[in-house]
Amino acid sequence: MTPEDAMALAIAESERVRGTTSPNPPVGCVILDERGNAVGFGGTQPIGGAHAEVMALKEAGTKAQGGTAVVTLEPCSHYGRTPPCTEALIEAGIKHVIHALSDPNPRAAGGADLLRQAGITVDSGLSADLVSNGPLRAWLHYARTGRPHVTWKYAASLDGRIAAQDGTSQWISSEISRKQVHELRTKLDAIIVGTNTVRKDDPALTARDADGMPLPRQPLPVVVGKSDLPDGAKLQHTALHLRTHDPDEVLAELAGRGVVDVLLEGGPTVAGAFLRAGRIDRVLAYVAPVLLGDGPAAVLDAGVSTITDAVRLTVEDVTMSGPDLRISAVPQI
Ligand code: AOF
Ligand code: ZN
Repeated sequence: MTPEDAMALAIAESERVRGTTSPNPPVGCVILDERGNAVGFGGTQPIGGAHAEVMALKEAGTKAQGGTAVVTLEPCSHYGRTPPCTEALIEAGIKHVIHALSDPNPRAAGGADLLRQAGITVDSGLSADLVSNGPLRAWLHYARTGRPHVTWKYAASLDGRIAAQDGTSQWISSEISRKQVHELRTKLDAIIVGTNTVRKDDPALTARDADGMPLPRQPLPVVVGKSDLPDGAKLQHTALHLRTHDPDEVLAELAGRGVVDVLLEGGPTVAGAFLRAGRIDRVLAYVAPVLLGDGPAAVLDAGVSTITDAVRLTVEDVTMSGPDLRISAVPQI
């Protein structure tokens, strides 16, 4: 197996554990034996549990001797909640380590040098873009800024409206798109909505399968806004209610709770507040081939009063989701 193929499998391992590791990064690792066969796979365990390398080495057992470890992040060098991965790799007799990204966390960094000192060949940078734009994107943002990464997701008509003039909005996007959103919810740490959305839609913000059954992992539901939630609202007893309109207060509170990756689901007032504050890191739009002509827009008061204030985005991906367009875009900086 080539290193690229092994790294693709390591990325798949990290995707498998995504949403279960915060505030630790979802790392993936594959062990190749001396002849280049994949003999161990691992992903980071929930906080306090084993790191990806340790999981993969456990599966490989003695076959790791003389082999290669292919891992999405530089192996850690520190005694944190768990012992250093560098030690585990050295003890297992690994001869070559290939990692995609260096660890930006100063406490854990330096693993590559330690491994080299132990006579192990270390290569860095393989598939770095795939990892930094994929499974480790939110955590890298969190490590760099101290704030959770925010994806603003909305579903709108082709003319950018999220409801008809009378407020009815079920269902603008297709069943396939709604299903995708439920799967996405299980990969994130928290979902934010505003009090207006609670009043209007009474969402549960749970991740459910096609039959409406809850998926195994649920994100933390968060409601922002100063007004009380209506009596009997589904979120009344389940959500964290943050009585503020300041996105930075919301993000600081969530960071303190170990939240790394956030989905902002609206509505337009909250989206506007986050846009004005420059706190939207990615836009995920489901655009349905339907025209409403009137009705509320996806975002209100984004702080744009003239064209030079426009929030310009770079589209990084466009795919079809059933009949809908799914657009992923990031703000230009
Ligand atoms: C790795 N492999 O799978 C992960 C790493 O508190 P600890 O001991 O769990 O260490 C957490 C830090 O280790 C985390 O901030 C990051 O720098 C690194 N994560 N390192 O070698 C892994 N998840
Ligand atoms: Zn480690």
